[in-house]
Amino acid sequence: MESKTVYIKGMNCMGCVSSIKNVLEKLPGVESAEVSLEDACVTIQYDAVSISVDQLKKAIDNAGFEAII
Ligand SMILES: [Cu+2]
Repeated sequence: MESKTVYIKGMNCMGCVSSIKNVLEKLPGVESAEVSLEDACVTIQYDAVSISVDQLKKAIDNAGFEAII
């Protein structure tokens, strides 16, 4: 299991936090996603065999935010 912290632009409330968490945790290969509104980042535990950092970034971007890797 890999761990990656990704900075996110565009989060401004707890609604943003839960939508990012839900989007990421639905992806196959993602074990957990802990989002911090205060630090504007998410720490993702994932299986690098099933999903790439690029796919994680795309999922965040498609949810209407901007992931900075
Ligand atoms: Cu929000």
